[in-house]
Amino acid sequence: MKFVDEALIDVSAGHGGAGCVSFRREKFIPFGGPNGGDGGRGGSVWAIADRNINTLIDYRYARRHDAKNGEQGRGSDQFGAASPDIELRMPVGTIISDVSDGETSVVLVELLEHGQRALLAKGGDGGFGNMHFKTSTNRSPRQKTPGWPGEAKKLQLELRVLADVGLLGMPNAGKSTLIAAISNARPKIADYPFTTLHPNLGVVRVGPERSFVVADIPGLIEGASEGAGLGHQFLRHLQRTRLLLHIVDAAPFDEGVDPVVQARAIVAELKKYDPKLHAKPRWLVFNKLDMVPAEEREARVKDYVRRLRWKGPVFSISALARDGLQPLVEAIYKHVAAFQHEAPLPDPRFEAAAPDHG
Ligand SMILES: Nc1nc2c(ncn2[C@@H]2O[C@H](COP(=O)(O)OP(=O)(O)OP(=O)(O)O)[C@@H](O)[C@H]2O)c(=O)[nH]1
Ligand SMILES: [Mg+2]
Repeated sequence: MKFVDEALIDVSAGHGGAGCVSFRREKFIPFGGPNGGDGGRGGSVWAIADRNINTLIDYRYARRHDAKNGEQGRGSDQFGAASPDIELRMPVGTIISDVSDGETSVVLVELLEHGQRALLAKGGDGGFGNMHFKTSTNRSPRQKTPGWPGEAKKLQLELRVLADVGLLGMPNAGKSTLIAAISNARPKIADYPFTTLHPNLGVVRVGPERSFVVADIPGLIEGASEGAGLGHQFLRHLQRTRLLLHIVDAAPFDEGVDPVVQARAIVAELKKYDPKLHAKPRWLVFNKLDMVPAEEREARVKDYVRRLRWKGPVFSISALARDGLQPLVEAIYKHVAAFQHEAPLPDPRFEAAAPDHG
């Protein structure tokens, strides 16, 4: 499933500064004791979850994040200064794994809440200056220790984007054409069935700070639950959406094909797959109306709706001609915006009662 935004970064914390060897030298104090200070701590690297960030794209460009080393200790009892930590802001929902050894991947943390902080690489402590080694038997120690090394790691960041809206329909209905017309997704589009083989996600920008995510999935056909076509396992990608758009080809090329029969078949497959998915808010979207003479469009859509006994929202569009898309996009945004500040719907795999569809 390619609903994942990913980046690989290198982080390194600062090393601790070295301790210092130095002795007090003053005119009337012949054997001034040791006064070399400790080194400062190196800066650490932290991740911070920020709900105002929604992609990992910045981390594809800026890949190295190094905190500075601590300062060395100095004479006259002066400790070296610690270096500031650095903070990497990431979207809520980012999973951070350590992939330093190139083979295994160990999940360090999943950022779940705005403001959550996670230590990624710890800065090294400063070394000891010679004043640290003074004892009753050794009054002029010449020892010091170097600073401790800071941690360095190679990290994998993964963001699982959740779609607000899912597209559903027969192959060739124009699902990919629609997502390409309204979002930043550029899926493959062709005039043969099963062009789409894996889900595509697209972000639809409605205005500044106003957007939603659409999922385009492979087409469904009658018998999908028995494995016909590409089967129906792709429907699981729609389970966490807030709205389904059922795209129906209103002007099938083959005159023997009845859009009403096709629409009913899709609904039956949906119900077979998961009654909960079937119960989700669903809108009917008749597509390819550019293929119907203008004066017949309204009557034709009315007839389909009547025969389907459909009571819910209906839209008539041409994804290809980009006709009727504005009202559709606005209505979708209005519906999904209400949910965008809520916690995401749980993954059905974590619900005991959910059917197991692999
Ligand atoms: N005339 C017309 N053709 C359209 C419209 N929308 C899509 N098409 C055409 O219909 C064909 C199928 O479009 P796709 O967007 O690939 O259909 P799909 O539903 O994604 O199909 P699958 O991925 O196979 O399930 C392409 O040749 C499109 O150009 C439309 O509004 N009007
Ligand atoms: Mg497609």
